[in-house]
Amino acid sequence: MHTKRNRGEYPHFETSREIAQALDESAPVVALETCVVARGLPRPMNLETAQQLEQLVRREGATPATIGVLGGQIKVGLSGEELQYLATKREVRKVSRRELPIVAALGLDGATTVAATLCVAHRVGIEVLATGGIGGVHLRHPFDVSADLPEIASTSSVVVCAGAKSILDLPRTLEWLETHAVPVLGYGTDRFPNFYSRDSGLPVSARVDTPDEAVRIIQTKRDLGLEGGILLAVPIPETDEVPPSTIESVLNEALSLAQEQGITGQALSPFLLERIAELTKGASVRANVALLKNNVVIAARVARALAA
Ligand code: PSU
Ligand code: MN
Repeated sequence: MHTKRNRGEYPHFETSREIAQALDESAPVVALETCVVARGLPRPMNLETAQQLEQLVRREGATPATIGVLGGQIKVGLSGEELQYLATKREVRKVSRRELPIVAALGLDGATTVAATLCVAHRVGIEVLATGGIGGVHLRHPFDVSADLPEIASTSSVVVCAGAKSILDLPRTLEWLETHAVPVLGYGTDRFPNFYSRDSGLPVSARVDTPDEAVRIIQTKRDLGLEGGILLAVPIPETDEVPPSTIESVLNEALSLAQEQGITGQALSPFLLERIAELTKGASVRANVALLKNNVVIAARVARALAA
């Protein structure tokens, strides 16, 4: 999607030898974020999940690139110890694109969101990113728009997700993506997934049924000289769904709690996700892990098809 850059070009970046080699060989690589690890999932499940995601990517014949910031070094490919450190450290800073220069300059640690992970991945030449759910336009706070959206719109890449997090305003989020010309592909579906469940009732731009079909659209976008990202939305497996009615009632409670406690801005998503986890007695967390695993497998297959 762009000419490969010299990875030494960016100070503060450190790409693991394995990933650098894979990129040199144009082998498939999948970028993984750490915000969901450090802030989105409870311990110790967060570390186990992060390790499993890497294994799943490998099993599909691609190289995982888990991205995070340690002591101001922007790491593309964390070692086992570094991943463990980020997953177990208290209060790791949430790093979106805005925070990258801050943590890099001040020598801080940070867990990267989809926006920051995508930004870093693109700079080293990784074209596929997998996550759980992207950020978007918030319910009750329509001016709170995740930096994930503009990053996806402006970065030539494929982001594999199970939709946007269910704590969000999905119609507004999809409108935003439409305005900014991001094709939203449904994987095996013509409806936008609802994160914890398979169908939000909202349409996608096109349905694809195989990695090759997704790659055809990705390649054609590139051939047309159209910069910017593509969203590949993969519904959660049926057996792991949480019914929308369950989520709706706990979400309303969580939103009201956030309002009472004055939680806004960057703290809002993690707060809502934690309350939903409590109120569903862990069902939302199990669903989140299941959809993450499903997404990285599809992402690895797309990365392979893209590299072929
Ligand atoms: N999805 C989850 N849990 C998370 C996130 C997404 O299931 O913790 C994180 C991702 O890193 C995403 C970020 O990029 O939340 C978006 O945060 P915000 O809405 O503040 O931009
Ligand atoms: Mn926000």
